[in-house]
Amino acid sequence: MAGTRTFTMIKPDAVRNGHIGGILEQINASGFKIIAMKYTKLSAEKAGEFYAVHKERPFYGELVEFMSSGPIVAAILEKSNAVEDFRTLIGATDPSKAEAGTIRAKYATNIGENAVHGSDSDENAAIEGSFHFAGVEIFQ
Ligand code: 3AN
Repeated sequence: MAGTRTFTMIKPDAVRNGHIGGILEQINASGFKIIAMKYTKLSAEKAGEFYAVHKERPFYGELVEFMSSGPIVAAILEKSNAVEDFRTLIGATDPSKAEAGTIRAKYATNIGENAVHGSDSDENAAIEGSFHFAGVEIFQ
Protein backbone atom coordinates (compact mmCIF):
# COMPACT_ATOMS: atom_id res chain seq x y z
CA MET A 1 0.00 0.00 0.00
CA ALA A 2 1.22 3.49 -0.83
CA GLY A 3 2.37 5.55 2.14
CA THR A 4 0.65 8.58 3.61
CA ARG A 5 3.63 10.93 3.98
CA THR A 6 5.84 12.91 1.67
CA PHE A 7 8.51 15.54 2.17
CA THR A 8 8.74 18.90 0.42
CA MET A 9 10.92 21.99 0.30
CA ILE A 10 9.90 25.36 -1.08
CA LYS A 11 13.21 26.21 -2.76
CA PRO A 12 15.19 29.48 -2.54
CA ASP A 13 13.88 30.83 -5.89
CA ALA A 14 10.23 30.54 -4.84
CA VAL A 15 10.99 32.03 -1.40
CA ARG A 16 12.86 34.96 -3.02
CA ASN A 17 10.01 35.52 -5.48
CA GLY A 18 7.39 35.73 -2.72
CA HIS A 19 5.59 32.46 -3.45
CA ILE A 20 5.57 30.77 -0.02
CA GLY A 21 1.94 31.75 0.60
CA GLY A 22 0.68 30.77 -2.85
CA ILE A 23 2.41 27.39 -2.73
CA LEU A 24 1.22 26.51 0.79
CA GLU A 25 -2.32 27.55 -0.17
CA GLN A 26 -2.28 25.19 -3.17
CA ILE A 27 -0.80 22.35 -1.07
CA ASN A 28 -3.58 22.72 1.53
CA ALA A 29 -6.32 23.14 -1.08
CA SER A 30 -5.15 19.85 -2.66
CA GLY A 31 -5.85 17.90 0.52
CA PHE A 32 -2.39 17.69 2.06
CA LYS A 33 -2.09 18.24 5.80
CA ILE A 34 1.11 19.86 7.07
CA ILE A 35 2.39 17.76 9.99
CA ALA A 36 5.86 19.38 10.29
CA MET A 37 7.24 22.65 8.93
CA LYS A 38 10.25 24.96 9.32
CA TYR A 39 11.75 28.05 7.69
CA THR A 40 15.45 27.35 7.50
CA LYS A 41 18.59 27.59 5.36
CA LEU A 42 20.78 24.73 4.17
CA SER A 43 24.54 25.08 4.39
CA ALA A 44 26.39 23.99 1.24
CA GLU A 45 27.50 20.91 3.18
CA LYS A 46 23.92 19.98 4.16
CA ALA A 47 22.60 20.63 0.63
CA GLY A 48 25.38 18.40 -0.75
CA GLU A 49 24.40 15.66 1.67
CA PHE A 50 20.68 15.97 0.82
CA TYR A 51 21.36 15.68 -2.92
CA ALA A 52 24.20 13.12 -2.62
CA VAL A 53 22.35 10.76 -5.04
CA HIS A 54 22.99 13.34 -7.78
CA LYS A 55 26.73 13.62 -7.04
CA GLU A 56 27.79 12.32 -10.45
CA ARG A 57 25.33 14.47 -12.42
CA PRO A 58 26.76 17.49 -14.29
CA PHE A 59 24.42 19.91 -12.48
CA TYR A 60 25.33 18.78 -8.93
CA GLY A 61 27.58 21.77 -8.10
CA GLU A 62 25.02 24.22 -9.41
CA LEU A 63 22.24 22.45 -7.50
CA VAL A 64 24.14 22.56 -4.20
CA GLU A 65 25.03 26.22 -4.70
CA PHE A 66 21.41 27.12 -5.52
CA MET A 67 19.86 25.12 -2.66
CA SER A 68 22.16 26.83 -0.15
CA SER A 69 21.70 30.32 -1.66
CA GLY A 70 18.84 31.40 0.58
CA PRO A 71 16.15 30.26 2.99
CA ILE A 72 13.77 27.41 2.24
CA VAL A 73 10.58 26.05 3.78
CA ALA A 74 10.84 22.35 4.66
CA ALA A 75 7.70 20.37 5.45
CA ILE A 76 6.28 16.88 5.92
CA LEU A 77 2.87 16.42 4.33
CA GLU A 78 0.20 13.83 4.99
CA LYS A 79 -2.42 12.49 2.57
CA SER A 80 -3.37 9.10 1.15
CA ASN A 81 -1.03 8.19 -1.75
CA ALA A 82 1.08 11.19 -0.68
CA VAL A 83 4.25 10.73 -2.79
CA GLU A 84 2.52 10.16 -6.12
CA ASP A 85 -0.24 12.74 -5.58
CA PHE A 86 2.30 15.38 -4.58
CA ARG A 87 4.47 14.67 -7.66
CA THR A 88 1.34 15.19 -9.77
CA LEU A 89 0.59 18.45 -7.94
CA ILE A 90 4.10 19.86 -8.49
CA GLY A 91 4.45 18.80 -12.16
CA ALA A 92 7.50 17.90 -14.27
CA THR A 93 11.07 18.76 -13.20
CA ASP A 94 11.34 21.12 -16.19
CA PRO A 95 8.63 23.77 -15.65
CA SER A 96 8.30 24.32 -19.41
CA LYS A 97 7.07 20.70 -19.57
CA ALA A 98 4.93 20.87 -16.42
CA GLU A 99 1.18 20.66 -16.86
CA ALA A 100 -0.71 23.96 -16.59
CA GLY A 101 -1.88 24.70 -13.05
CA THR A 102 0.85 22.62 -11.37
CA ILE A 103 3.03 24.33 -8.79
CA ARG A 104 6.12 24.25 -11.01
CA ALA A 105 4.21 25.53 -14.04
CA LYS A 106 3.01 28.48 -11.94
CA TYR A 107 6.01 29.29 -9.77
CA ALA A 108 9.25 27.70 -11.05
CA THR A 109 12.04 29.70 -12.68
CA ASN A 110 13.71 26.97 -14.81
CA ILE A 111 14.74 23.29 -14.62
CA GLY A 112 17.42 23.98 -12.01
CA GLU A 113 15.47 26.52 -9.96
CA ASN A 114 12.16 24.75 -9.96
CA ALA A 115 10.32 26.14 -6.90
CA VAL A 116 9.64 22.93 -4.98
CA HIS A 117 11.02 19.53 -4.10
CA GLY A 118 8.86 16.44 -3.72
CA SER A 119 10.11 13.03 -2.58
CA ASP A 120 10.16 10.36 -5.30
CA SER A 121 9.38 7.29 -3.15
CA ASP A 122 7.97 6.38 0.27
CA GLU A 123 11.46 5.31 1.33
CA ASN A 124 13.02 8.64 0.34
CA ALA A 125 10.12 10.55 1.94
CA ALA A 126 10.99 8.93 5.27
CA ILE A 127 14.74 9.54 4.85
CA GLU A 128 14.27 13.17 3.77
CA GLY A 129 11.74 13.88 6.54
CA SER A 130 14.16 12.60 9.19
CA PHE A 131 16.96 14.65 7.59
CA HIS A 132 15.10 17.85 8.57
CA PHE A 133 12.87 16.95 11.52
CA ALA A 134 13.19 15.25 14.88
CA GLY A 135 10.27 13.08 16.01
CA VAL A 136 9.07 15.74 18.49
CA GLU A 137 8.75 18.29 15.64
CA ILE A 138 6.17 16.15 13.81
CA PHE A 139 2.51 16.67 14.78
CA GLN A 140 -0.27 14.41 13.57
P1 3AN B 1 12.75 16.11 -9.27
O1 3AN B 1 13.06 17.26 -8.35
O2 3AN B 1 11.62 16.42 -10.22
O3 3AN B 1 12.59 14.80 -8.56
P2 3AN B 1 15.41 15.17 -10.01
O4 3AN B 1 15.39 14.31 -8.79
O5 3AN B 1 15.77 14.56 -11.33
O6 3AN B 1 14.02 15.94 -10.22
O7 3AN B 1 16.44 16.37 -9.78
C1 3AN B 1 16.62 16.94 -8.52
C2 3AN B 1 16.86 18.41 -8.69
O8 3AN B 1 18.02 18.62 -9.48
C3 3AN B 1 15.74 19.14 -9.44
N1 3AN B 1 14.63 19.50 -8.61
C4 3AN B 1 16.46 20.32 -10.02
O9 3AN B 1 16.57 21.37 -9.06
C5 3AN B 1 17.84 19.77 -10.31
N2 3AN B 1 17.97 19.35 -11.71
C6 3AN B 1 17.45 18.24 -12.27
N3 3AN B 1 17.74 18.17 -13.58
C7 3AN B 1 18.50 19.27 -13.85
C8 3AN B 1 19.14 19.78 -15.02
N4 3AN B 1 19.06 19.13 -16.17
N5 3AN B 1 19.83 20.94 -14.92
C9 3AN B 1 19.92 21.59 -13.74
N6 3AN B 1 19.35 21.16 -12.59
C10 3AN B 1 18.64 20.03 -12.65
